[in-house]
Amino acid sequence: MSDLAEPVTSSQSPSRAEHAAGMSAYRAAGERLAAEIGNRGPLRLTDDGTLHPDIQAAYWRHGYYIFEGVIDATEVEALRADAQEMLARAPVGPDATVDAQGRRALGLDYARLPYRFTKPLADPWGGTQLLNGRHPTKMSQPKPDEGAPEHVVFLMYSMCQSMPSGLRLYGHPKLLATAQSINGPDFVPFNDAIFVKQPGLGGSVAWHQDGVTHWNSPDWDEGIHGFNFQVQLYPTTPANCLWVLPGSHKLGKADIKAMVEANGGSEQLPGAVPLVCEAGDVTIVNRQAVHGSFANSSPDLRISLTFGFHRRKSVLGQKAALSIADTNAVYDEQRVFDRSAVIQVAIDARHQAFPDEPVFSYQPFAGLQDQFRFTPETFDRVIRDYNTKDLSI
Ligand SMILES: O=C(O)CCC(=O)C(=O)O
Repeated sequence: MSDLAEPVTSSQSPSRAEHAAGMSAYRAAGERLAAEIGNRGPLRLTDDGTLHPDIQAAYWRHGYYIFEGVIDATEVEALRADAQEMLARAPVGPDATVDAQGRRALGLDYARLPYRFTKPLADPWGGTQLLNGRHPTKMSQPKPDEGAPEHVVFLMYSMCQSMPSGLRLYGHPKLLATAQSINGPDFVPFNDAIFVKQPGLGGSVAWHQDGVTHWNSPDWDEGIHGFNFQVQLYPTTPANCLWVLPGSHKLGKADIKAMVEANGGSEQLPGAVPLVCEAGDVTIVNRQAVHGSFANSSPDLRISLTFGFHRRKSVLGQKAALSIADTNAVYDEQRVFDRSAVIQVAIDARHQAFPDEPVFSYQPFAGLQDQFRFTPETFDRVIRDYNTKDLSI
């Protein structure tokens, strides 16, 4: 089953330029609100390696935070090169097997194909039942400019397998310390996906909340569905970035359809803020926050390496959801251990590349580090097709 729909634009659709112009007042209002809230700055840890309490409080208050300048320019360069290489090796369309240079495309031998396509400027999820129906309304789908390709790459999976720099990023000590501070020392992974918003072509992600499992759990709280990081490889703008409704992670399941209806049917929901970043900034967004992104009618590329973490107890014993719901898997101890092992191998891959950097100590693998060093053997045992063991809730 594909987890993306094939949307069609109608003759009513705005042109790309009309869409861009129609967003400008909304963008300016969002930027003003974002500046008032603040919620951004360096990723500060206390002496014992915990995310600074002020930042934790700000995250829990608003449901997001922007960590500035976490990834240095050299590492951003390596991530860009690997992400661009992955993009260049994508099949030319959803059913193709060769890339734009006629080479065999990357990932045809993976257990899960690593690319998802959409039509230019389209919304492949909004108003569909895909991904547990969590995108109830459709974004505006502008008409792309003349000569646009029929399909564009929208998502790339498998960054820890396909991008050596992506695996090293997954072991980043400050990001893992943040995961530990928010989700506890036994925190576990969720999944990863690279959102690609190509200039003038990138699709939208309709307003949604990520989590689908715990809305009616007796122990529901504002952190039960974990969070996602996004590592930005290029500067982002209000036109191409992710938008968040501050505080919405605290309010339970939102009625997004009613919110859009109450807004006269417009997707320009009031009170939302754009997460505008520089390259190397990292956002953290609570998976219960209402968030989304608009069709990229701007001239600027966005590539966001997105990966999340959960509390262990939110995941253990739960059923597979979202893009892996059809596997009917249940997340037992073994599954959680196997997927979490990617973190430990990533920590060692990073340590081999940056031996002078502090090494994060991942509690579930204390004493097991030697079995999970980064080697060709662990690449085969732990990393290859690791995303078939994702822990989506
Ligand atoms: O980056 C985007 O445009 C969408 C990201 C998103 O929806 C998510 O991380 O859940």
